[in-house]
Formats: sequence, structure tokens, C-alpha cells
Amino acid sequence: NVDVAGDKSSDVVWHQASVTPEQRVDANGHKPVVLWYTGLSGSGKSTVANAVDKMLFDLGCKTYVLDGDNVRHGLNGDLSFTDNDRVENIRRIGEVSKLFADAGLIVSTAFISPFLADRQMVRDLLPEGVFVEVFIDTPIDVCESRDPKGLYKKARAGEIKNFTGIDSTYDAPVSPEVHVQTALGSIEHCASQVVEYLIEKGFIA
Ligand code: PPS
Repeated sequence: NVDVAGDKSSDVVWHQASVTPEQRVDANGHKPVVLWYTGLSGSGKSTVANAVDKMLFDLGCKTYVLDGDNVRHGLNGDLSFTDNDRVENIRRIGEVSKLFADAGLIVSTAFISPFLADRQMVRDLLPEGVFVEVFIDTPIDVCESRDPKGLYKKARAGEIKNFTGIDSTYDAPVSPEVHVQTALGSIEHCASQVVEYLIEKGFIA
């Protein structure tokens, strides 16, 4: 079966779903959204994402968290921290997020996602307005002083190569939908900022 167009899925037919996105919004009582947390290692992405997730869950929302460390043990267990593998990591997470959003959920992703172009790629992949970038803006010296996994220490000692912020790039977001500074406020305050944004923009009631 020769694929002339070079599109590997050209023989695959897309199935039309019988439950519409609108029916899912009615059933769930909220719109789907991808809360895309980005920030350095140790910035607090997972902590804030999980605090927001708990608040939303307690409000009755249908939610799920995709977390860097967990996904890298499973789906993306074959990927390293080279630039190319980070691009592939984010591409796969973007596709998974799209499925979760299509299911009507509020999905939180907590990945460093260091490259602007990849975050833009995920934004473009999702329906208009679904991608909400949450910048966990914690200065590297604060992340390094926290060093919860001892990785900065190892990176400084040259035991880990390509460590974000040390010998691998982090492109800070230019105009994130939500800007969170964990060094300046409590986790509750940071999480409330995200929930308030969702209320203000009509994602949740
Ligand atoms: S990325 O850049 O988005 O593909 O990274 P991500 O999938 O979020 O994985 C980041 C977590 O992996 C650990 N780790 C590293 N981070 C950065 N650079 C290097 N070289 C590295 N090696 C291992 C680290 O625990 C990150 O977790 P967080 O939660 O961000 O601290």
C-alpha cells in the first residue's frame, strides 16, 4: 500500500463522535480546558497544579493531572532530556491533553516545557481558547535553594548534563494567561489565582 502523500494516516478514517462537545459541557457543568503549567525544575509546577486540581475537584469539576515525572516513567519512558527528546515529550503530552480536553475534562499538565515553539505548537493543536498557559515564575536561585530532588547539586557538579536553567535553555513565556510567583505567595494564593482566572473567563461557574 503505497502512501503517495507521505501522510502515514491517509488511509485512516476519522470517526464522528455521537456525543457532542456541547453535551459534555452540559453534563460536566464546565468547559474543557488545558492548564499548561510551565517553569523551571523545582519551581512548584506540580504543587500548584495539584492544589488547583483539588480545588476544582471539590467544586465538582471533572479533572486530571498529567505530571512530568509520572509521564516520563510510562508513556514517555523512552525519552531523555536532549532538546529533540524534550520536543517529542511535549508533542506527545500535547496530543494526550487534546484527548482529555475532547473528553470534556479540565486537564493540568506540569512539565518544564522549556521551548516557546513547543508550547505554541500545543496551543495551536487545541481548539481556540482551550490552552491556558500558567507561568510558574520562580527565580532559579529559589529553585536551586529548594532543590527537592538534589538535581541542581548534581547538575552543578557536572553529574547531570542538559539541566534546564544551567546548561539547557528555558524560554520564559511572553504573555502567559496566568502569572504565578511562588516565591511571593502561599500555595493557596497561587492556586486561587488560577481558579479565579477560570471563573473570570467563564470556564467554570
Ligand atoms: S521537559 O523539559 O518538559 O521535557 O521536562 P519534564 O518532562 O517536565 O521533566 C522534568 C523533570 O525531570 C527531572 N529531570 C530533569 N529536569 C530538567 N533537566 C534535566 N536534565 C533533568 N533530568 C531529570 C526533574 O525532576 C524534573 O522535574 P520537576 O518537577 O520539573 O522538578
